[in-house]
Amino acid sequence: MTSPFNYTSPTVSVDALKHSIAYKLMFIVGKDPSIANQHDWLNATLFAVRDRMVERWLRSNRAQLSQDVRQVYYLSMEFLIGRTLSNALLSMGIYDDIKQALDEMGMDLEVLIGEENDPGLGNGGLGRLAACFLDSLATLALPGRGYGIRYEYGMFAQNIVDGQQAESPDYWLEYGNPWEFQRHNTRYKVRFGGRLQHEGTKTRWLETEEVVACAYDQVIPGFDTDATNTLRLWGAQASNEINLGKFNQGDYFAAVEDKNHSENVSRVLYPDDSTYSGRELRLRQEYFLVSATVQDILTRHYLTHKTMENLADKIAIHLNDTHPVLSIPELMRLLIDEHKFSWEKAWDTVSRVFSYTNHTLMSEALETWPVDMLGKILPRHLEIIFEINDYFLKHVQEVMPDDSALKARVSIVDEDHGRKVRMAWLAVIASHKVNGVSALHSDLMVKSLFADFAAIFPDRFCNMTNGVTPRRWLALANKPLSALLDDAIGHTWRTDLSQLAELKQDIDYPSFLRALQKAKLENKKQLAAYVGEKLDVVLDPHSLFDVQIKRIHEYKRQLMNVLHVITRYNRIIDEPDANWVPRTVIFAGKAASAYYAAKQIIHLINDVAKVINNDPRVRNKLKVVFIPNYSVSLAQLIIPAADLSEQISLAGTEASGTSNMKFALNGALTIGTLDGANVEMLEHVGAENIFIFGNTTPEVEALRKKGYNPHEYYQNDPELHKVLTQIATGTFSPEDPKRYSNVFDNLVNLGDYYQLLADYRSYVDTQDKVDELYKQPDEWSRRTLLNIANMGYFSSDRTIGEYAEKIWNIKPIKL
Ligand code: 26V
Repeated sequence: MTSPFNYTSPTVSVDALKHSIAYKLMFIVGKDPSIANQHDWLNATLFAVRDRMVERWLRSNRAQLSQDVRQVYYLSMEFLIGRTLSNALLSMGIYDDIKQALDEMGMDLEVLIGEENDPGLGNGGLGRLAACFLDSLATLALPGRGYGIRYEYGMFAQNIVDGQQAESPDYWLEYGNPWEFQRHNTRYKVRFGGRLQHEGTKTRWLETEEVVACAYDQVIPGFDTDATNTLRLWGAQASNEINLGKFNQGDYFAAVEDKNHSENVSRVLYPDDSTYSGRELRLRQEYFLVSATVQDILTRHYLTHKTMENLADKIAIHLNDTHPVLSIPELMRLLIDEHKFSWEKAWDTVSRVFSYTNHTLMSEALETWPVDMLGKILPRHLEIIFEINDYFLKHVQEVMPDDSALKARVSIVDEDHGRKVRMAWLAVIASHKVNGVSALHSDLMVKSLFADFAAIFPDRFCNMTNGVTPRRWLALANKPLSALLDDAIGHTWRTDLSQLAELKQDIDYPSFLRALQKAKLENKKQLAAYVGEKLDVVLDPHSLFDVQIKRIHEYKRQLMNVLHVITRYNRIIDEPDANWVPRTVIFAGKAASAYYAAKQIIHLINDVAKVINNDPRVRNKLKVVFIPNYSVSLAQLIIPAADLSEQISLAGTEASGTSNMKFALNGALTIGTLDGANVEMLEHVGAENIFIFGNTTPEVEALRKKGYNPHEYYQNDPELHKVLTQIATGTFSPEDPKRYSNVFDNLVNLGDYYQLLADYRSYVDTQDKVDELYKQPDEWSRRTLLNIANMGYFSSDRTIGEYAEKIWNIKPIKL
């Protein structure tokens, strides 16, 4: 069997690689091999690998420039790219060669891969999606670039101390970042504050504070192609012009302190994706990204075209959620104030350039900025936003006259809640396309959040169901399964995931099903080894691995999962001799540091785990673990080891989900609600191959409308009653019996906003069906095979192909 990592052997010799690693170690890292530590070797290897990517990068950039094609700029406040070394080796087909080179030098590639930092420059699904998209853009040779912020501190590190989440800062640049190229000459001034001066039609923005944005580039290699793209991240530097006033007054330190202050803008990622905070520093961050990026785009465009007239023909700018929406008034400003466009012409250009993806319907996560704050920090932008609003409201008046309630609802400025600018409204008004991220979400989007806009702009809204890159999420993460697939259907599924459908021909071969089981077991053993080493908890790899890993949010209903775990615990104690399917329930995920309810859930999971794992009555039948510090690299370890994937959000709340796709692709069965992309997964795999339960979106709405009373469920379901009573009375927190009384109250007495109790019975019953199926290993494996075989649609290559054709109008470059 060929190695799944190295099926294309490039023309590079192991000796040459050894030579470059040794060279980099000495001349770039500056270490003698005899005293170099793991990090030094890792960095030397990274530099050696990077050189080989750069050759492709330069060629690719030259091709893009000479072909003068339209390109897309993907603007995102978050990019969760994960570790880069193994992905780079995979893309270039030199995994095994590097492994051998290091081996001959006495180093272990796998160990070095594990030493690489995992840059946590994102919160969750939205940031990871951006990274999958970059991978697909490059692999499809589509001309595109990502733009984001080079936060010095990424997502906080999570420790579990006495069962509770403790946060610590993540200074991911500790050992430097060998992947980045700092562009000392690509710097732009970003201005804040100041005042406006109007002279006739001219507007000047004066007396601003300034920060300099400096570019850091990273190569994004396409898989098995010369095509590469660039991710450009901006880092803040104080401008050279220190505060002369203070300097001249002899206050040298105050002058230098100002410098430090301005560098704060790229210091830290906002680690809360649940509630929008309205903080000034976040607004500054968003403008910092936008201003540097738009200046950079215009500079590049002018260099090649010597005019701005054809801008809309040559560029597309995509807004990943509302976070970069200030690029709309920023482009207006630059075109009008700097490039002498008329307002109408600028607007025409802007509305052909922008497109926007909505990633959530939750009102608490929607961005609005107080008019006062915007006016103070970005006075010119506020003025332009008002002008856009006037222009738009005139249009509304023309097409739907005399509907003043409508006008108040669609006005960018929300007058009812203390004068706020609604960023999603601005995005919709300025974009030529607006998309949701799954069929259900896109449908709800035009029926709820954007209903008024859908009436005004019927052709503007569309759906682009999310996808995941099969390179990282199958080829890299799951070596045993990849090897098996290569044997069965060849290796080209990596760039054409629909080929997985060919696996169906193996469905009746017991030997193939056995091989699938073996691959899964191998992955489970690896995860068990990790958990054993890190948490000192012994996992039985033959038990059913039941996994829920994602941000901790009430709507994702980790708490309902806990209700099931406790139910199972009670049943095992009641009937110790029944034919139990041994289960290991695995959780991971971070809670926003100010999100009390989410932190309580983490605490409860750990308390429940402690009681269950120490109770000899359920030994070998039930185990619960919370794996701390969830990250992209942990996901790569956990997902391939899962038997059961928990996708149990309340119907209508999860926009898409992407881990649901990763799990199924790696041979887990899904237990899930009809929410997000689960709905489409059901369509692709068929109802027999997925465990669907719970109320549908219309049922959820109907229940809410008629007056949902969770207390009824509590009273009428004895098993549920017992579980909730145990939580409320300290069965899992004997040292502090009232610890979870608020959890109980929220569910039983305060309305249970996410309707856990309404779905509990159907969830628990469906879990029983999971057990029944798991007792028939070949039948279980048949269904996992059908899941894998039907995941072709959920490749991000398909998603990006659709964006390219239907939204961005871009075509592959020829290499
Ligand atoms: C919101 C906010 C609000 C305030 C400041 C920081 C911050 C950071 C991120 C967010 C984004 C929330 C939206 C989000 O992450 N949506 C997720 O997007 C995934 C990719 O489309 C999708 O699969 C998930 O279902 C959806 O929850």
